[in-house]
Amino acid sequence: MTRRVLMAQSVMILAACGVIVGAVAGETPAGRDARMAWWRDARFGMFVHWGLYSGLAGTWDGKPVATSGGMEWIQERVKADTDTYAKRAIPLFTPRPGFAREWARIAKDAGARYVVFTTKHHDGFALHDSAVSEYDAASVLHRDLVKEIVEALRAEGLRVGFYHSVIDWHHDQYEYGRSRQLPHPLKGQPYKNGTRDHQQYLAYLHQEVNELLSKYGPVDIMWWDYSAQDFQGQEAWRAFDLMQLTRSKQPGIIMNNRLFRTPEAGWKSMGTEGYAASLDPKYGDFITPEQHIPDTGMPGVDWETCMTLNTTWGYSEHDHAWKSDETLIRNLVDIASKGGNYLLNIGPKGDGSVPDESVRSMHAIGAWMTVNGEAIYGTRASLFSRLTWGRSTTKGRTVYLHVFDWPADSTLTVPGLMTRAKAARLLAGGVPLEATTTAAGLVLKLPARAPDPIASVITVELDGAPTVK
Ligand code: JFZ
Repeated sequence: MTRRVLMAQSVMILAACGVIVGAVAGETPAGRDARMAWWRDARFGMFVHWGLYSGLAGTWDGKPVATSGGMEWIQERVKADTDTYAKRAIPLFTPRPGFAREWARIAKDAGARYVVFTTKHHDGFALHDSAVSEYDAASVLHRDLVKEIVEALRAEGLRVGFYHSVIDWHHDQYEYGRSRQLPHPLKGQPYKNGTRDHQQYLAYLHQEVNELLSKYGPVDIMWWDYSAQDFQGQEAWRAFDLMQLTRSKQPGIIMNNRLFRTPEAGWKSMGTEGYAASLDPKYGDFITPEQHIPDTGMPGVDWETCMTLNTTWGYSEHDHAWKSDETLIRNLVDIASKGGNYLLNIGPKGDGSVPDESVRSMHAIGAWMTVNGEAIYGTRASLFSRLTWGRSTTKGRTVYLHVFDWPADSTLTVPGLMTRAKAARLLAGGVPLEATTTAAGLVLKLPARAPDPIASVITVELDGAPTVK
């Protein structure tokens, strides 16, 4: 009996007794590293929140629902049932030809290596052609928007990620009464037909996921959203079955941790900062801080901070709180220096067009990445706990210094770096720099002016394995 058969049998037995359900059966740490490698090297992805809510643009009854906060939640904010919401939103959801190609170009131009987009958000509207729902793009628009988007992303060589909400404000068997913590527009209202059978909703959820993972070729990321402490995992979503279905259809796929809301799954509380720096691979491959950058790295834990360009994920015509290029680029550097990924969001309008401010911000990041990308892609976390003048990333014996505050005296000290520098230079233009190893660390002589006011990168090739005291 060959080793392979033995392995397969032991995996079946283990799976049967539910030992390794969520994780990739029989996957070794090396196997996991190989599966995660492209994602860890990518460091930067683009998030896209787009759906029926995008046409409403944060407006209801002609009035702004709010000027800040997630307008993809507008149905819940105005407590509208799904029929009322759909009647208002569908006429304003009019994807223009080629919208997806524009998204792909923006992502590519920004230096993003992957794109995660909403195949279904909490409102329950499916952007793909679903055989189990009339609340989908095929029935409403006679288009398969997931197909259009996936093809556009692949054409630009971008990896593909599916955001998929397990929360559903449309399906009439979704038992919203079973969670105090999860949102629903009909919260507190009795079920219209008296009872609901959540298992029927779960069958529908698993079928739609099966369609998404069977009809559109290779899918690189599954970005589930989201669970509460009082309603999560196998009880709420048959989560382990969903992960097994997903891994059986897409063996190389990478999944986040939002089918669960327990400490071992990387959560310590509700709220966007409720994440914990630990993750058992049984519950997912990476943790997901939201709108927040951890103070320190989380050695041994894969993590990805998702963030908006203003304060909303879905498009709002009332939200102008756009982050500056400095904030966005320094966030990317800060996150990479702590060993994490940055998933930066755009919220296209009802016709799929992208707000000018978002295009401009993504382009500015792209301009910086064109010059400095090697100090981000394929790097690992900083060797230094704290640097007063900026951040650092590492790639083997090369240390990248990202200088935010250029020293007035043109002298930069890398505290505690004891390894001699074989060569040091400005990444932009390659100007060599004088480097001296002292008791305080490595001291670099810099030109008077910073090459980049936001973050100037210095490359230091060390003459041996990095030693930091
Ligand atoms: C969720 C979504 O609700 C939101 O619309 C967006 O898609 C974002 C990326 O993810 O946001 C959350 C998730 C969890 C909490 C709040 C907002 N929480 O735990 O309170």
